[in-house]
Amino acid sequence: MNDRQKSFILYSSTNFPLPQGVRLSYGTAGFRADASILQSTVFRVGILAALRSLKTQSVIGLMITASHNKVSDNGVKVADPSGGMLIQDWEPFADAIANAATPINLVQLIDEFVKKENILFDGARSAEVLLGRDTRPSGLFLIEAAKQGVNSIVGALALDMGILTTPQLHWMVRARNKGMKATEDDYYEQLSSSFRCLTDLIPNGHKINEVDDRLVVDGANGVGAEKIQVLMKKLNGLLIEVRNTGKGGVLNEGVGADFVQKEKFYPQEFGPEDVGIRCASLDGDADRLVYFSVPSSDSSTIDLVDGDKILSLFAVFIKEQLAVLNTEGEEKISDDYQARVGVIQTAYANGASTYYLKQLGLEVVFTPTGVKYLHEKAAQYDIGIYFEANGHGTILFSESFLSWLEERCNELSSKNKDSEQHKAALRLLAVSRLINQAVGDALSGLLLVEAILRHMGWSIHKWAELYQDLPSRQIKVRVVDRTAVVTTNAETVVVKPLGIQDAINAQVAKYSHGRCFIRPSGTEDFIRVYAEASTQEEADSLAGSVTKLVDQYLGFYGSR
Ligand code: G16
Repeated sequence: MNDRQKSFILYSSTNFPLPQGVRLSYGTAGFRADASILQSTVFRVGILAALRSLKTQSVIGLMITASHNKVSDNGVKVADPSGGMLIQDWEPFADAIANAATPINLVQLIDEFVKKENILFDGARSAEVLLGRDTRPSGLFLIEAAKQGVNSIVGALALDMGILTTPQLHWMVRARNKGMKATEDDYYEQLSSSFRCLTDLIPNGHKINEVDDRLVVDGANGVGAEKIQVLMKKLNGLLIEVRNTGKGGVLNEGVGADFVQKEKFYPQEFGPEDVGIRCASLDGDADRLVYFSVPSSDSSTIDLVDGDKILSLFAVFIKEQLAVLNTEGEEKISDDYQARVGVIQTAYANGASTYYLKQLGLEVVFTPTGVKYLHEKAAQYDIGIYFEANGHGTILFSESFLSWLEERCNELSSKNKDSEQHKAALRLLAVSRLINQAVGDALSGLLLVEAILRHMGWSIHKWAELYQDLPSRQIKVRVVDRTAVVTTNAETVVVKPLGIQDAINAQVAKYSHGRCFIRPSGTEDFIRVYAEASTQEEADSLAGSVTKLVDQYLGFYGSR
């Protein structure tokens, strides 16, 4: 970096001092904390995003959101050129600059990193960063900090895309770098046209009115509530009633996918009058989706259809279409392509879902929590389907599979447009356009669920019966220092503190079909405890006894 660039950063960073005692880390999904302490972090991530753009000579994204966290929190994360999460190699640099104590330290760290990464500032190169934010009020001042961070790199351009869902920003980054049309309207157009394509291909006899047509969506009082209404206007034949639109309610408070999935209660504005209706819930930035129904009017519990069941529905549909495509018949093509299909889950996946997916003959692999890990794994398959139980996931199609599929589709079309094989190829192509290839997206996921339910002629109840979830319980425990917990084996085994894993194992052994793990959250200041067992009482009791262990080993009052 030349002196002019250094003094630019030095000068602008004096406006964003690091608050005393703040130490942040680029966690499961970027930096997250109380919004009041985040300005310096966001400014510095703006610098990082501009450098990433210079390095890759591509458009980069920067999103201001804390997704499912409470409204007073906020956060910042970076979308890489593919539209996916920031490359993990850059996370230590993100941590280092976020915690640099003074502007001079900051400039030194950046200078060293620029040299190490051989990032060129030669005037001919420019950087472009797309900025987005969710509906949190603090997003307004944080986006300004991001702009100043980007602008402190000479030749870098910050483009404020306004209020967006997180997946919309990721989608735009990907589209821009692929040379595709990339406005918000283009996003709606791609989703709605591929949804129409899928519904036009619904087999005779499975018409829309065969399933209960009413869909009610909980918008979590967040950005998804507004965006889904825009999308809906472009769709024929899909009527969605949206509740928790932000008028009157608080973001993520008693509403949203995280609440519904963890608490297994219906969200605010839902109630006994909704018995039997197909309901869906988005989270605060619309990157998660779960479905639910209210089984009876005399309790506030729900029948949850979580990310595992969304994954299973997608897997069943894709498997079915691949089987039709590969059917031997008069349209048999010589160069059959055996698509490698992989399913990616985390330790939170309900054991019954994993069993079901394996019974379908699918390859199931596990990664630690965090879309960045699941996405990376899914990208290794021709078709990689990943979902976290919390409703965050998508389907990735490899470029080589898609080009084969397009070729095959053209070939089938020229032989017999009405053949089942041709329709299966068209459906798979439409899925690849509908489902967000950059990151999990509640809006595109919801349209795919709706299209598949119509294709199958299934109600939400029929879908929920694919398999019976094992009873489970999740608990959040506040401890002195959550970073004291270190895990391995896709977060199923605790390595530190010593002794706690043996104590957990001893508890698990007391329950039939018992399973339990603990891990530090990467987005909130908690240890998460997950337990599964044969009955709800047993799952609750196992989670309760392991919570006591967490408190004993790590808590404020424990016997450390
Ligand atoms: C983020 C990540 C998800 C992760 C979730 C909870 O979701 O993108 O992959 O499952 O946090 O993570 P943790 O248990 O580490 O707090 P979101 O929707 O908040 O962006």
